[in-house]
Amino acid sequence: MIPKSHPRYESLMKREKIIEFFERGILAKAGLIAHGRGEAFDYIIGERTTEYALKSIKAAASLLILSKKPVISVNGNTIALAFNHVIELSKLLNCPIEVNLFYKTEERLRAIKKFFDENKEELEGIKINFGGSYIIPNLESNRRFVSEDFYYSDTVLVPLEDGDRAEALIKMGKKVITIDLNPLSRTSRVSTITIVDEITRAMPLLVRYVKTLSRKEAEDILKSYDNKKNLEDILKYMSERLAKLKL
Ligand code: PTJ
Repeated sequence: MIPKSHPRYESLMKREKIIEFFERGILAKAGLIAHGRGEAFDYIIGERTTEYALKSIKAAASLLILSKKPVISVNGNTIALAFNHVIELSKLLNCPIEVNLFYKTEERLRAIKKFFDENKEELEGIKINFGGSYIIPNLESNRRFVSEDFYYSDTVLVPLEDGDRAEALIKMGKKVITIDLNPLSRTSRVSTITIVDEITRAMPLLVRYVKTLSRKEAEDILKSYDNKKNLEDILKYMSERLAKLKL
């Protein structure tokens, strides 16, 4: 057991969750690696929500509030780390959840269905899609098969995404919101709104702003939001922070 007094308690507990969901067959092997990459970027950021991340969280909440048909897409890592907040957000927005896996196997889908079944009370009233026969154009991976809800959505929240699909979704004319600790990833660069923050910190804040922002506030926030500028600001923040750090 990890003692609460351990200086890296939260980070270690997140690792425990990641391992647990890997052992349950929900998280992909590559999900372990992806988590490690995220941790490295989080170290550089200082393991806190920066003012730039907060700006993009508010913009993302605004976009979700103003969207007509939003969808939340989840993969293994998102289910492992942010399941409860995904549910809360889906209920607030009255929007479906799409399970969309990069490393798609029947075993993983079965493990995810079993996990959802164990949590069916929390999921009551939420529409969950496990893909379908609609195809995202310009995409080779397994991720191209989606449900009708996903295909006709106007905005998609796709945390911890791989770049190919984000790009294809933008080409389809969708607004893409991502949560990704790596500001240099292709997903981060092509998305409409990129939240450079750790998913377990970003999701509760996203829920909070979806709950509290008015439509008028949301419109004003979106008018002044510039994703490219925000990403540049984060990169600058990271490099300045590294330059100032002392042992
Ligand atoms: O469950 P699957 O099969 O759909 O696979 C999921 C992964 C994440 C393995 C797959 O989508 C993948 O390979 O993603 P990438 O290309 O590694 O991108 C994941 C991004 O998420 C990386 O840029 C990481 O830095 C970032 N990341 C990892 N953990 C976190 C994170 N961002 C926010 N919070 C995290 N906890």
